[in-house]
Amino acid sequence: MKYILTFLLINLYLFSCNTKEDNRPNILFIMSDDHAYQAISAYDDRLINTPNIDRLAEEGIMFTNACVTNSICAPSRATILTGKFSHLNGKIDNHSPFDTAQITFPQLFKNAGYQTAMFGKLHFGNNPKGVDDFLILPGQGDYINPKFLGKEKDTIITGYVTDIITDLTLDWFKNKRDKSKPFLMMYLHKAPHRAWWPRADKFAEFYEKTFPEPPTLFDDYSNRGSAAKSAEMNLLTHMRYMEDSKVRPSTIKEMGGAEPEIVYVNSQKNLVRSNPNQFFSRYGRANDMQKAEYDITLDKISDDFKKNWPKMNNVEKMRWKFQRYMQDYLATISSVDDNIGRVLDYLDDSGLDKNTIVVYTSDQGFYLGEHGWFDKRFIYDESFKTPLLIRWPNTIKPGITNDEMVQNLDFAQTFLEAAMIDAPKDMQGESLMPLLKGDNDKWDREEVYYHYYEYPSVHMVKRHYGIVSKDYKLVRFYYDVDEWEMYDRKNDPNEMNNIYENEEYSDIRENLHIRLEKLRDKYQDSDELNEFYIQKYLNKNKKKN
Ligand code: SGN
Ligand code: CA
Repeated sequence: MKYILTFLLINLYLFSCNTKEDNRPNILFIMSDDHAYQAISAYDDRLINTPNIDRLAEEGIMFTNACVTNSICAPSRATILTGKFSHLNGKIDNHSPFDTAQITFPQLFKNAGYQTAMFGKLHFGNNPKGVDDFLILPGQGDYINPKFLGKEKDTIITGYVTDIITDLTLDWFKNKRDKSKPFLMMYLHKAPHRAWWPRADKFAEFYEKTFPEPPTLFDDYSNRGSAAKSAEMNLLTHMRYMEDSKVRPSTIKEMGGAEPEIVYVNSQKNLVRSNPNQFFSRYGRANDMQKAEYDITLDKISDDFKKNWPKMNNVEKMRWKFQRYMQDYLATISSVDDNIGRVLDYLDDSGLDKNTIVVYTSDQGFYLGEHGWFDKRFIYDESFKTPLLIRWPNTIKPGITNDEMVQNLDFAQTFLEAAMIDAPKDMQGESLMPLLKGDNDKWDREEVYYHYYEYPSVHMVKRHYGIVSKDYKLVRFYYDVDEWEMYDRKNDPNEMNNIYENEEYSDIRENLHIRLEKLRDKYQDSDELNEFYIQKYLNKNKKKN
């Protein structure tokens, strides 16, 4: 009798364990590559309508001062995964290796019983730790018929990258999800990264559109330091007709090559030419059927260029390049938005929406012609800030806007707290949970720290670090210069006037200097570390030569 009773009790216990639901929230982390907040209609509707991403703003919270710690792709991803600044996780630029011995938040989720998956662009490593299932693009990846690295085998999938990453994600939800566990899904788009190849139908659609120019398109960088003047990311000077604007190499050749082919003289006094191979390596991935679709628009671009370019002055060339840039960049975003719609609809239809935290962000912002630029890297707003929208039914009130200084550094701790998993003590961010719950008085951060390293390198943005509050920005450019800049964010939102020498601001400036040093102490950054990374960079280049 005693044995029967024990047997029954054990079975009862096992039954209750099996049926005990795991109610921890799922996390769907959606990130694009180089998606400027100016190209999300919830933030700014002058350029494009993004109804699906906007749903997250309507149903959740939109951060208007979300920013990154280092505005470049792989370092941003390393910060997100480790919850640490570049100077501590070691991934200071796109080229330095990522130390995979470090703890990343997906590993903690997996250890805590979450099912984890990742599809799309990670940018480093081919075996993301702590991820049960993955297919990731090698490095930057391709837009057309992309190759993916997988756990068991690598594969080339026919089609357009944004659609494919979404198909993989939806397939996982439908066929691979373990319903007894909560999930962490990292759904990571390659778009809208340069060279902005849209899907052929969107390429055609957006080629017909004209976009408003930003007020600073013709910035001459007066009242700024040498960093803005020497950066190589100006549309007129550095954007390339073949690779970026997609004028056919044969057209340029027909026109006599020369001027449209030569782009600029770089800092080493070398002529930089537009490279037809880069055009072919992208367009050349398309099969004959896909090429035929692209050809319709490519022919229109080349005809227009041949007819009009010889008559254009520099102002007109700038305007032409800006339109070509926006047409392609925004067309790739239109695909991202459509595909996010597919995923949000799936969550609704499956009922998963109720207990899923959906996050939309980018690895950093991007210049859409502001200051005459494309690309990112600078602490100036358009690349320093990044979109951040979060929906979490019953926890986040729908339709809130928040202007606190939050960073990609905070993501790991936020997700861990939401999943009730302890965060490692050495993570450097802060959980955004009080802001998500509307307890804004429990949030007391006034300013954030930023540090960019990748120099000398493509686009030639000088090394710099700085402090940013809601009102001011103080920056030091260093390495081959030593220059300070300061901006009044409220009165000069376009950051056209460096007020560092303006005596009216001297008290504020001195106070910002003190606060910057405090931040560097707090986050354990220092001149010694700068020197360490500079030497590492120089040694690496010595070995290469
Ligand atoms: C490539 C791009 C650059 C871009 C870097 C880094 N040039 O070099 O414009 O800044 O990647 O981008 S391209 O001609 O190859 O498109 S990042 O997103 O990986 O940091
Ligand atoms: Ca990027």
